[in-house]
Amino acid sequence: MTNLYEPKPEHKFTFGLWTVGNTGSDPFGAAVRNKLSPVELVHLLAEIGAYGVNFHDNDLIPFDATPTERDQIVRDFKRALEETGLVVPMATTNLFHHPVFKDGAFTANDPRVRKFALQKTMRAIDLGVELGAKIYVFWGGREGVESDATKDPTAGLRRFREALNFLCEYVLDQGYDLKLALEAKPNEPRGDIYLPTSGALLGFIATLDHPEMVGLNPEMAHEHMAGLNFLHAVAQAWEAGKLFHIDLNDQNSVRFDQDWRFGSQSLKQSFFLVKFLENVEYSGSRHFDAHAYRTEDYEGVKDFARGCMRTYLILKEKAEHFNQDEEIQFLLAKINVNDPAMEGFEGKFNPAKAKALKAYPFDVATLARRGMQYERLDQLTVDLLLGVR
Ligand code: GCO
Ligand code: MN
Ligand code: MN
Repeated sequence: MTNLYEPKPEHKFTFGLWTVGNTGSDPFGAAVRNKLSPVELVHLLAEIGAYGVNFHDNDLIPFDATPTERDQIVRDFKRALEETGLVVPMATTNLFHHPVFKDGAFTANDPRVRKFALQKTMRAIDLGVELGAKIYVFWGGREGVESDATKDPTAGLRRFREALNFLCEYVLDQGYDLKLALEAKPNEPRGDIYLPTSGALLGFIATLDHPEMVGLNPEMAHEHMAGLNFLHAVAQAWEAGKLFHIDLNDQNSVRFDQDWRFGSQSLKQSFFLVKFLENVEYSGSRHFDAHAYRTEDYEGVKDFARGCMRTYLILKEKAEHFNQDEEIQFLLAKINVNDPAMEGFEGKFNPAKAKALKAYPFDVATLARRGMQYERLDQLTVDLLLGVR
């Protein structure tokens, strides 16, 4: 490996305890790796050069830990962070694993479950903030249904909104420097999860009491599960000022959530994504929400994690080549043709502009005949990605 692709803190590469700590169990098979402690996982991440570590409350503190046990675990974890220099940019709540959340957390039909979810989240926010988190993620894995006979979807939305409004006020009341980032997923583990895409979440955020505190944590595999273009979701979030965090991974098209190593499958989409993040100078974490194949031992887990970062850095270098490639840039300039006659029609409406535009004699036949050279441009991109350019 060349030094060029060596991860550095400024790259802001982060992993969840649940990602490198994934033991490989799935609905069909048992764990294939022994469970490592949070402290061991912090050291593993330090060894491979990660910048930060994120966690669900229960990745760190078991669901039934006593307050004394909690305090000891937090002390040990803090010491591991100090020893390694790793930081905790993001934290989140596990509102999906325990059977109590089988019908959802904030959207469950039972009000006691909904309030328990709020209690658990307030405590988890306290924990995240104590460890330095500035972003708090909400992934509503159980917030949905198998059958719409069971829940009024508008009630689901109202309950989710009420919970987020409550939690924003909690954050403000505590004086925490914390932003909330919502993560969409179309399905799995529920048959249908409410607010299934990043676009749906953006619409929903606008209905909250504190929309300025709430943004997105889009995940590549989740948009691909919905058959969507992840870059477009990310661009919309960015353009709306809502790209608070990002979950990078990969998967084999429209399937179950495979959570593969970043860039392992959709190289071209991954390239355009990295190019976008770097071009707009996105400054948040590059979080890999993925895990190693079930075939791997912990050496393989390190290979997986190193691979995520290495591929990101290679694609970043390719993006710089794309930006500097004279032929590519020439074609882009040509495509984005500049006609001074159109300048007067740009921008906002005014009646005179509309009148002039209505009367303008466009040469539609010539416009329609114009070849765009997109085949050439795309092939140049492919050549560049395949390393022959
Ligand atoms: C998934 C999700 C989760 C969340 C995590 C943090 O499909 O399991 O992507 O991994 O990202 O719970 O919110
Ligand atoms: Mn996922
Ligand atoms: Mn995720």
